[in-house]
Amino acid sequence: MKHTLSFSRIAFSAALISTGIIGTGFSNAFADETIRDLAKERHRFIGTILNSEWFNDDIEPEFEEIHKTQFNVVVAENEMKFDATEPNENEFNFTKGDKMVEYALANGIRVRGHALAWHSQVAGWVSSNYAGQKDKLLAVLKNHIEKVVGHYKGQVAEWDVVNEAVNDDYNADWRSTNSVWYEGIGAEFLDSAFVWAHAADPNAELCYNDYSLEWGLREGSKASFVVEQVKRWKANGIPITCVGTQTHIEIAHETTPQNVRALAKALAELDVTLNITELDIGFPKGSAGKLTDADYAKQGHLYRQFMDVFLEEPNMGEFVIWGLTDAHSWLDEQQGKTEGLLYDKNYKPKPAYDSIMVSLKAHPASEVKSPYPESLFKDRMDCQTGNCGDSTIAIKPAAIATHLSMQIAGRTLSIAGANAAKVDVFDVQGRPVFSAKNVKGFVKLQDLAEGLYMIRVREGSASLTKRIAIR
Ligand code: 9MR
Repeated sequence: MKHTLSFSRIAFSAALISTGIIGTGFSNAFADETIRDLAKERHRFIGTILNSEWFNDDIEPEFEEIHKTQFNVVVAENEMKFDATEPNENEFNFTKGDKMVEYALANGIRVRGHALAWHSQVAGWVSSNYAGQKDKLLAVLKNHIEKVVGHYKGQVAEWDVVNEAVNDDYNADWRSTNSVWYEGIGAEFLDSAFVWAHAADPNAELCYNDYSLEWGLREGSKASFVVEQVKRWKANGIPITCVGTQTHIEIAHETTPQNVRALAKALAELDVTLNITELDIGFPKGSAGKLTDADYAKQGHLYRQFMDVFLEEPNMGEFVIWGLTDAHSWLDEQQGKTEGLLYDKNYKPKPAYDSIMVSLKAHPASEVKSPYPESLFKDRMDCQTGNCGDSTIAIKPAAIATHLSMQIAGRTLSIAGANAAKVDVFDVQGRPVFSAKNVKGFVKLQDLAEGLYMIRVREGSASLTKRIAIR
């Protein structure tokens, strides 16, 4: 059934736009529910980064409010990287990382650690003091991993142990230039990094993370190369538990969701989880200011396809977007791309947000498998220490409490708690199929064909959305 629900060619958001429910400026059709609630019910983690501006207390208040309300996994944009955590040899700075972990614990959010062994953002002293000296570099990397993973033991649930170690050639191989680790140590730096990370925190999940893995499993591709390495690591007892596909894509990259599905299936055979770790779906920078409703709908459609794949593949665990708002995004700053995230520059949810919600709702919790133990999602306990108090409840007021309730019996929809409700019914592809105003008590839905629908009942600021079956 899941597959019938997910073949939609039309994003929910597209339908809302075409009917004028969402116009310029966007509006959120799911004001009473959050991504976080639906992710938790499905025993999955959906999240986004804390931008560097958050760490520097230089970000709008909406950022944190939305972040902790909508998401249940977090990663630091730059603050856990080598140059941030060990700026001078054996002098560690955990101030910013600690700030994130405290925030995450207080709000019941899982933490990803990014990244331990990467060729980029390595502190300058590593190359200047030790370039090409294998024994020294091994000692430096070992010490770094032991200290950083050791410091966050039990608090960081998962590490990107190695990041971007594969080159960009058509015939993929290890990145052999501009990498102090590979050039000085050779490919064994990867194996060693996993072993040291595991020794420092045996309970942490350990990932290999890279970009362009969404380009498919053809011979010579990065994805195929990584799958081969994972096979080797597993055969040799190297403690890898997950692969991260960064997935920085563009609006034109329509085949990528199904490539991610194929990668998930290949990794499932190796008992390894696949996480989407840095998703963004950008438009070319030149299109800024000229984007149409149809463009945003297309973006929503792609986001939805990724979410469908994520929910349908049982060995996918985390879905992380590389940014929350278009106001703060590496796409504009560094990529010549723009507007790739779920919230616009004014913190308004875009159609992509609704598309993600629709995908979540089209995949009921009973049908979504999770690679994680149920205990991770118990109340008061989606934080690792169990010391989250009632924070998961405390943040809920942002989601409007509603006195409305509804029930379907045959083709009669009964509504309690409303005097003049507006009822909208959408099919699972998000197309509006029925609408009625001023409903009190009940409304008959006799013209609907058998099938699954999304019903939304609204009165004033109260709103309730449910998925129903008409038989
Ligand atoms: O978003 C990060 C940006 O602020 C940094 O300047 C940049 C430096 O490399 O890194 C960005 O994050 C990258 C992530 O750490 C690894 N994958 C690619 C991300 C986007 O460049």
